[in-house]
This record gives sequence, C-alpha cells and structure tokens, in this order.
Amino acid sequence: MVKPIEIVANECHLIPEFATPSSGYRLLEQLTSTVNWEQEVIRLFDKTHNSPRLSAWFGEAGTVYKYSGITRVALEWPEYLDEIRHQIEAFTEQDFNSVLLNYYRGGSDGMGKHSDDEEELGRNPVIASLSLGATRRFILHPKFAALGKSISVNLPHGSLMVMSGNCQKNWKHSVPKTKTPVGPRINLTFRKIYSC
Ligand SMILES: O=C(O)CCC(=O)C(=O)O
Ligand SMILES: [Mn+2]
Repeated sequence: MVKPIEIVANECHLIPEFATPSSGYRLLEQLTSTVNWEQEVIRLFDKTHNSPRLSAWFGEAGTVYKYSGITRVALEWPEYLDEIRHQIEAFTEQDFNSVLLNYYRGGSDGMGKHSDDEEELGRNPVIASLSLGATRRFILHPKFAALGKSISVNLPHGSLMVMSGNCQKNWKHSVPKTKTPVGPRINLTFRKIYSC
C-alpha cells in the first residue's frame, strides 16, 4: 500500500493504491451487477430533478440518514463488502456503520459542491471514500478566503480519499461533470451515522 498523500494537512489525505487493481475490479463488477441502483429525485427551490448519478445505501440495521430533503433507510450490508470495510476500518482506526454508493455512468454524471455536514455524521466526521473504475476529478472548494484556492485531485481506481478533522467545516467538495469521454466509476463513501 502506498503512503498517504497529504492534500490538506490534518483534513484530507489520498492513498492512491489502497485496493489492489484486481480486488477493485472484482468489487466493481459485483457492485455493478448486483446492487439495486436508484436514481434519486432531488427537490431544490421548489423544483424537482433527477440526480445526475445512481446511488445506493448500505448500513447496519436501523441506520437512517437524511440529506438533500431525502430520508434513506439503509439496505443490509452485502457480505462481499466486509473485507474492504474491515481494511478501511483498520487503516483509518474508525468504525463505519454505513456506506453510500455513487455510480457515475459517464462524464455527464457528477456531484455538485457540498459538504458532508449533516447532524447525524457528528462533529468532524471521518469519511473514507473508495474509488473504483474510471478516474474522475475531485475538487475541494475553500469556504474561507484564508484557505486559498480550490484544490483539484484525480481519484484513480483503487484510491482511498480520507476526509477528517475540519474538512467538512472548511471545504465543500465536488466531482464535476466532464465532456472528456470517461467510463463508469463507482465510489463508496464509508460513514459513521449517529442516531439523532
Ligand atoms: O464520488 C466522490 O468521489 C465523492 C462522493 C461524495 O462526495 C459523497 O458521496 O458525498
Ligand atoms: Mn461528499
């Protein structure tokens, strides 16, 4: 495993080859073919639109997560995610009780600027985000001028991005859409949800 690359000190690190290419492709194939992918309908300023990606949410029984006006009850963790979950828990020294999966079918799928700062994630959450498939750009957008400029980083197959500390307080993040042809990508964001 490659050493973490510091993207923002104490807040954001990238481990480029966290999962081996073959185990990553195996997971990608299992997730693509077995998950019941959903396209969320998002309500913004009294208008509804389809989310530009597919998603799914797995967690321990009874885990409920509210975001973007949606309440989601977790589906049961599939066993084939246990190994990677335990590797990520051992590496981050955190336990996670849920994982949000995002499926970007191509360049016209993306994720807008946001922070993962919902109450049920607690203060200074650790979020560990595994990338599988096509490399996509991930941008950190500073919330305060003193933090400087946006930071752009590529997230290759098998890489793990760990956001922690004040990352959600100081930065928003996004995965911009792109006109460059790109293949599918699945991203798994491991989170700990506290019941509120
Ligand atoms: O796809 C990614 O790398 C980011 C996903 C993300 O920010 C999220 O699920 O909240
Ligand atoms: Mn996020």
